[in-house]
Amino acid sequence: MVEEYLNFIGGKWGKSKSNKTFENRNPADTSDLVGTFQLSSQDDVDAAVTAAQAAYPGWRDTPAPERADYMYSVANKLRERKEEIAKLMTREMGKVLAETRGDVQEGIDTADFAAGEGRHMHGQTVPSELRSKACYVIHQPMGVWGLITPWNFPVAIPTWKTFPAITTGNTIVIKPATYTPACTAKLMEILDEAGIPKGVINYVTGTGGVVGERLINHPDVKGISFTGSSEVGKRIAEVTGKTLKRCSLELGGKNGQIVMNDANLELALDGALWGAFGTTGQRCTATSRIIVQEGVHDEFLAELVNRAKQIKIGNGLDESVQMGPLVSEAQLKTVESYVQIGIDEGAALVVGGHRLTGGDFDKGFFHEPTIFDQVTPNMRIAQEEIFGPVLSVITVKDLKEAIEVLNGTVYGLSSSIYTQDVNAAMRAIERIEAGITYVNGPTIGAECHLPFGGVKETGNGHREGGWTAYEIFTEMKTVYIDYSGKLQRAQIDNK
Ligand code: UN1
Repeated sequence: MVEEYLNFIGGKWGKSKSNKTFENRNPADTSDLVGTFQLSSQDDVDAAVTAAQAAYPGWRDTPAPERADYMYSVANKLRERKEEIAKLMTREMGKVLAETRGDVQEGIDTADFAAGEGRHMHGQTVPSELRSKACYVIHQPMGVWGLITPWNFPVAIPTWKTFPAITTGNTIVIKPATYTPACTAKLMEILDEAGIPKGVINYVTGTGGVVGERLINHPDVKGISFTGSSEVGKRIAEVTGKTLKRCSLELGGKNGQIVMNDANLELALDGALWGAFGTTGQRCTATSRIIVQEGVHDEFLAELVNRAKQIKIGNGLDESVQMGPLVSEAQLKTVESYVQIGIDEGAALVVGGHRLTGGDFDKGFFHEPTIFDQVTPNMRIAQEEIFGPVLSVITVKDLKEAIEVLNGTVYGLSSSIYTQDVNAAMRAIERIEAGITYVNGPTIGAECHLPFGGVKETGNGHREGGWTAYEIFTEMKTVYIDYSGKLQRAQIDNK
């Protein structure tokens, strides 16, 4: 029996008014149907926003520490169900079990952080220019938020958005990616079982074109938080810009790892392989460019190729597998088309480059880890986000050129430098244009309690993750209290 998943609106699971569903299949084995999901209509979104609005005043007035208390129970329930959800996630989007467990763990950590943060939510208190007057800042919830989440982190990213949004007193409507609605349904189940009041969280599945569009256009939605492609992000910014709706965007990346001549090459190799081929290259923080100094190019590349060939590819439910499939046929086709673009541009394909076929591979969307050498900084494979296991190697003379190349794309999410020279590392930290810089670590693996986000076309200045997420979902109010008993005029000479 295939499970039919329902929408969750106002504390009740129910079918879409459209009476239509869509299928979600395992990308490692398309004969495995994960479930069917509601192909929701605008009416469903409207019902969810109405439910979220109705729940808002009661939730807003609940003290923040009390709201945050639910997060202890959410964290524990996620811990108990970690293995079950990780397995479902591997079936749903393909990444290997070690990584899907990590994804759920990121959700647990985010819940733990939220549980404590409800007792912080600091505002500042500062002195006044005037006597007998107090000045301070408070953070207030905003109302209903629309959360639109991607498929590559089906639990972690929904938790990054949901937990701070509700802990700060907002109510939400979440639309998960159509490739990963099951994991988000489990998250909703857990939040509901933890006792979050009805209507505080609402879940509507369906397409970006219908559900997403209605959410971003809905007049009663106060803010949109979106993680996904720069193309969709720009559309959301345009629509929300018209009504000055708040919008937080985490978009594409073309992350580079610099490898200097003096780097610990073992470390740099481990970092490059994990950064480029972890999650089959489908992280916005994935390493898609190696920027290597000429003195170590040959040695580094030879070993990189050697190790890339040894990566075990297959169904992520097999514990010995290191790299799973692409999430979909469309994503596989994108990868194949970029391999052709790289060849046509004159880059040297040194390993991989093909879809895997034969035996179990025919059931899913598998592609070899692929490395191009002799890539020049302006080639499309060095500029455009591929979101697959394709790594471009660019050779540079020195640190200055390495940083120029690293900065030479429209994106600026994650970055990394491998060197033993503290001066080079500090120079890189100073000059790299990115939201995140790692020294002697890969471009992936950001920790949930620190600000996460990027510069340039990677975002619009917000940082989800850490304490900064709590600022995204709140309005600041500056409070002045005059207890002098007389009119005191700021900026006018009172002396
Ligand atoms: C993403 O790819 O959208 O830093 C997020 C990392 C993960 C999150 C990635 N913690 O790789």
